[in-house]
Amino acid sequence: MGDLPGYKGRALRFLQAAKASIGDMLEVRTKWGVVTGTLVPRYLYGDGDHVVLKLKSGYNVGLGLDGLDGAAVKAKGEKPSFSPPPPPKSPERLPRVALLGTGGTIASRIDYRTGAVKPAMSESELHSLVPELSGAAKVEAEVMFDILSENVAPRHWGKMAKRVVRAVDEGVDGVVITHGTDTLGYTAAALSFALAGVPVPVVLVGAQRSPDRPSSDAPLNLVAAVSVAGTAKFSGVYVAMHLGESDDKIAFHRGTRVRKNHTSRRDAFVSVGVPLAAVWGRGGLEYVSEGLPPRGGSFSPRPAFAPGAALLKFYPSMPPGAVRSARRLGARIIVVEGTGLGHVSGDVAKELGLFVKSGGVACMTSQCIGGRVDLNVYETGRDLLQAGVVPLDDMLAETALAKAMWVLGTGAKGDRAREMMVHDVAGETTARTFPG
Ligand code: DAS
Repeated sequence: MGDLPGYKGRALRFLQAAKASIGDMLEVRTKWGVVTGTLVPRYLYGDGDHVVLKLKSGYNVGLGLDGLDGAAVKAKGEKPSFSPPPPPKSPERLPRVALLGTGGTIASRIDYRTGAVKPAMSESELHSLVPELSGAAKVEAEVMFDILSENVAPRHWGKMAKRVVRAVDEGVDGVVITHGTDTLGYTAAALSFALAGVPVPVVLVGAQRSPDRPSSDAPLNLVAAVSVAGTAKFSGVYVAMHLGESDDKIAFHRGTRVRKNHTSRRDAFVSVGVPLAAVWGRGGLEYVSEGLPPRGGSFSPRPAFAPGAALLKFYPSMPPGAVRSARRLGARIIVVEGTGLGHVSGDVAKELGLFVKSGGVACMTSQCIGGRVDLNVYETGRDLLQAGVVPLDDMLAETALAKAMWVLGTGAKGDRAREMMVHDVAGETTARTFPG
């Protein structure tokens, strides 16, 4: 009797009685007639009251034990297995693109053991699953780490930045980083600061659906990211994700002006306050924004990050102690996501003033996302200016947090850190609001 992963209790005994194994073609006698299909594994947390068959149609059906009279093995089956085909060879003339994996849905698959999506795919597997990549570039794939992006930290940003510098030194034409979508915006911002002036395109790409599902956005996102990284005439750090729900166009967003605005849609990412950097269609780049930095030139990367920054989203009745806790936890820069034009309650404003007096740097962004902070309009804002809080114009809060950790990574503190937070490095603030 083969092993029956995921089956337990009554369902396990039912299948053992039929001497069934995963992959066998079974005839199951039910109250409603005979159901024929291939026995598939159950996920770890499934109950012990169902047997799951894959029907000829390809759909899976769960049969409740209460309605079953028995089963017989119609034909012994092969245990399902997957081994990726070798990546196809790329013709010599194609550009060289480093494909660096960090994990996330794009490099995951459904784990039938648990039923969950788990990081499980090497970059070369990804490469062989999307053979079109070999028509776009000579891809040099490497898994740097394999984590869901909610677990990405500044130390990972530093590793990614240093690995991109090495790839640029080795003469690649572009870099693609596969990454989870949850914190993709934070990492894109962080790398925009660390790699300011990078002479090639560095494209971060994720997916909202794992590549082993028919509706996955991973293949098209990857092909677009690799094509643009290898051939675009512009340089800099970008995020590549679906432009709309249909599978035809990929949007490229500037690394410091992008955020994930939907939990599950494939076009979850938007550019805030600026036009898209570029749009790619199946025939290649269809639109490129003006003013993107050209390829080439030398750059002096600053790939270090330090964790001593905190992001506080102000909310009604927020206790001023939240500021003190951030300081006790080691924050030397606090980015506040204030309401409206950049406001907090009076007692939180006072606490921010004490934090600044103690040598900390307090910066203000807005929960409105669109528009820009202005601390001169209301008395609350004026009190904050008096307290030494620094308005960050229309910088996104997540971008400001990544920038704060990068500023601290350069060793700056106090006034120097304050100046660096305000000085534009990678398009994180805009001179005028784009009506987008
Ligand atoms: N948990 C999500 C992440 O890794 C999965 C994804 O969307 O990639 O960001």
